[in-house]
Amino acid sequence: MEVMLEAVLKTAEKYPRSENRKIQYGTAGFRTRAEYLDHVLYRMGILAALRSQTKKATIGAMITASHNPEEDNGIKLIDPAGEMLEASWEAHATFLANVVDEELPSAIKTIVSKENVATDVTATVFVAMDTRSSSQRLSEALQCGVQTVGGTCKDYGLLTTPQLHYMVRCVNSNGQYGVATEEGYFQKLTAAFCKLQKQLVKKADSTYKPTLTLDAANGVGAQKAYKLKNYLGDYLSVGICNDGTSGKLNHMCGADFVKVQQKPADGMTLQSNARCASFDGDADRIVYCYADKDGKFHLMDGDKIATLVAGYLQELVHKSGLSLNLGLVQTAYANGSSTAYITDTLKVPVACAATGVKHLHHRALEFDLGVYFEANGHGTVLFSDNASSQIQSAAADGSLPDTQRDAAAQLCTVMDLINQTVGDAISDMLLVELILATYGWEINNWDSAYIDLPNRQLKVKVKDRTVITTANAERTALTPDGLQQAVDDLVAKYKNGRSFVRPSGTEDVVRVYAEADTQTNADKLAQEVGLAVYNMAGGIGDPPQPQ
Ligand code: 16G
Ligand code: ZN
Repeated sequence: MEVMLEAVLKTAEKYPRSENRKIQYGTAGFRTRAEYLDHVLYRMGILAALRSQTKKATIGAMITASHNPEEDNGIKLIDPAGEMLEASWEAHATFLANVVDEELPSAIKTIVSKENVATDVTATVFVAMDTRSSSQRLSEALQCGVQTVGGTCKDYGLLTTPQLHYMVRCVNSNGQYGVATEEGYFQKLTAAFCKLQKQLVKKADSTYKPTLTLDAANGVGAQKAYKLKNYLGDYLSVGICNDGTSGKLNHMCGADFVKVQQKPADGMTLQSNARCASFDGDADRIVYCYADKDGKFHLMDGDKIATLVAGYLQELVHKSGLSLNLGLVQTAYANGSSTAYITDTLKVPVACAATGVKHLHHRALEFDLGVYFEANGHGTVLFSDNASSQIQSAAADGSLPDTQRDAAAQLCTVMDLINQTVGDAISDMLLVELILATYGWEINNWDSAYIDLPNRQLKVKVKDRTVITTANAERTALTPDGLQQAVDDLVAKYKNGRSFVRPSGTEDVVRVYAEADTQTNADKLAQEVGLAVYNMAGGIGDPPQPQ
């Protein structure tokens, strides 16, 4: 141990913490300007190795800043079952990233003793990165950290974030979940997709067309989508735009841009009722959009995808005769119309979780079939062990009526189509396409399930955003005193009004969300709530202006 700590200190000279800049493991890992991250990545290599030793399993380290600009970068650590790093270790990550160089050995010792790390176990870390120009350099820093403490790395080079989550799950399940290679990933997903497509009974009145335009955010998703195309046969034709050959990563394109700006990405020409999908920079989010016959833009966000998926799965569960509880997890950002549709029309139970994939993921584990989606397009479906074994037995049970057995067999294949580790734009895209093909739907049929309530999001700058604390899955502000009452009073003035405020987990701002019966009212409500935040929570700079 002492020898190892000396080596740590020696190597740290290559990755010095030169500036006293505090950095925090946020909602989805560290994320900031790439030039501040070398020492952080080196240290996260060390932490990933310690985590691997503690769990006696392979850990993942993904170098990406998702939908942030090209100049940023970051890291997301992945736990053994392919889920995000356990919350208690986020504190270790923040601690290790911020100590001065000389204290690095003692910081490591603290973590080793707190977590009882088995330092004699050989650590294994799977590493991958997105297409940012800084990613290779930061990957080397990370791998150096792993190796300095005696761990070994497997470097996958360029992968989407969900692909790396998948690899980690595969290797730790001894191959039961799949083969931990990119080839294995594509084969598993697309074999399921093609099998289900083949079984489809084409409806005479089907309006589904198997063509799709993809905005790949000029990111790693583009290269992977080109690979994916080789596996899809005639079942789906994908035209790829913003593939990184000329445009800049996430600039005027990608899922976040389309969702926030509510307009198509640059370089996309929307044809009437033709489907367009947008990935984000590391392809763990997807949203769809289209123009109707009058040329009006429509966004199909995570809520629309969630309702489509939940409705489809509920039908299959029902047909299979299995008694499995299916539920949908959303966040406070879910459009009120989507929640009403799911509850009143689909009659699927809905749970609300705090923002951030890990919160939704954990809540979804409480259902047999847990569908979770953030409105921003990040989501997946989790099948509990109980659900998968019941589905598998029913699919093989010759005594069941054909309709029940067929539905169970279909569910079985759908499980293979879904990347259950984390939201996966590629897997979600195939799932949406499969469902639309099954129903024989064009995108406007899907859209017509419910109409979104007009909504608005604002950011408010305050001196210290931690003065705002929330409860009730971020729907209630506990502090500062009186803020929630002020929000309630403002909301009460508007028909279908709803609003909440929360400190961002990724930016130094307070976020405001508002929805109401008209866009003008949603805009007004957001601005009024923004002003209340500004006045009561220490606003700085200009107060929120009318839209
Ligand atoms: C991160 C989260 C995302 C969340 C967003 C909220 C993951 C993988 N990503 O991007 O789920 O919606 O943060 O950002 O957890 P905010 O706290 O700045 O609003
Ligand atoms: Zn992302």
